Amino acid sequence: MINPELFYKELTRYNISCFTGVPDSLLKDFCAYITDCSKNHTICANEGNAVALACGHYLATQEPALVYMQNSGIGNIINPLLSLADKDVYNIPFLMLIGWRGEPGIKDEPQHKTQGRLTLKLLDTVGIKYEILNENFEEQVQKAVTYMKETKEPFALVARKGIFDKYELHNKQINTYEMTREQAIRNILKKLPQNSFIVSTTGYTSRELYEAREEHSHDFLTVGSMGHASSIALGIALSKPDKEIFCFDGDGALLMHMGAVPVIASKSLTNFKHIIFNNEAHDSVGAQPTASKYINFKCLYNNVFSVSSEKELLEILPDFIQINKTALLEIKVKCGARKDLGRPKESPIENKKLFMEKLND
Ligand SMILES: Cc1ncc(C[n+]2csc(CCOP(=O)(O)OP(=O)(O)O)c2C)c(N)n1
Repeated sequence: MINPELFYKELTRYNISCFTGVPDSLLKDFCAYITDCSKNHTICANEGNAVALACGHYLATQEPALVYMQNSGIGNIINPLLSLADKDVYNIPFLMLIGWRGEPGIKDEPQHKTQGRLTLKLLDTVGIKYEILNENFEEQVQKAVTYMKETKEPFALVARKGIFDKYELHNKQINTYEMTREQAIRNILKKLPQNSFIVSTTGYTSRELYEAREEHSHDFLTVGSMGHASSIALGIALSKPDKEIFCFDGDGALLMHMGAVPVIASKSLTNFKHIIFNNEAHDSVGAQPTASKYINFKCLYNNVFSVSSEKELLEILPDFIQINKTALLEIKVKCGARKDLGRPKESPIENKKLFMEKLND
């Protein structure tokens, strides 16, 4: 096991003192440490943004930054990696810390299986040199730094589950809203028209939606593909104009691919509604803050409703559901989920099959 503080100190010894990335549950303790202790830490909306930020940091300081991410984020970094940092383009080094979800032989959720099996092969394919992080991290950091100095290319450290010691975040920026996401979901479900369909985002939202329903055929639980639930819902809404489609989104997921929003708005649909459970955090992976406090959701669509209590939610729901235009409902909720929150019992493929049958009924 590695103590997050010692790992941080080792990095800063070599002037790696700019930290950026998108949080991951496997890196939770290290992320918590840098949140408390680093003066140069930026949580990005998307891993690709973090790579670009690291490149900017290098241009300004000639020092590599550390970019952390879950291995699902590798997809988001491919473009800036190959068309910005690449040795045949600008040749810019940075150190990556990658949480290895779905490592072969370790039990994990279906959305991590292929990504986990391919993680090292993907790094090989894109020409990134890597090491699997271990207790000899001092040597590994030194090796990475030497490599980055000599080649000006990125280097990756791949972090297995459980590699970091526990670190409890002191600097919690937890909001004070009264309602939980689960309460909000249960209240919405009571009011939704019977034959409407829901596409829900990754993490706790889909798990809570699943738990709140006895029958699951109206719900597409997007277990992976963070930030794309709204575009999946758009695809359905465009092809099924007679069905009401609701997207249950998170603020972190919305920010990750926010470009989807004006495209949805441009379609002037009457059967698409977007609901954001805004807890100002990446709750599902450790409640690290998002930047959602700094945007006004009222700018996103022409019809936006915003509530921050159960009373307001119950008052606004009939108007929101009845409005015959694309609309957004922002629900400000507190962080946290039930300790005994379950996971879907059906596989994603079973979920898809049931959903498609019902949608095409
Ligand atoms: C591309 C990608 N990067 C990172 C993750 C890890 N991850 C899973 S859920 C999540 C947080 C989602 O936050 P939000 O959408 O605000 O929902 P909340 O968990 O707060 O309900 C993150 C970062 C991921 N699944 N995919």
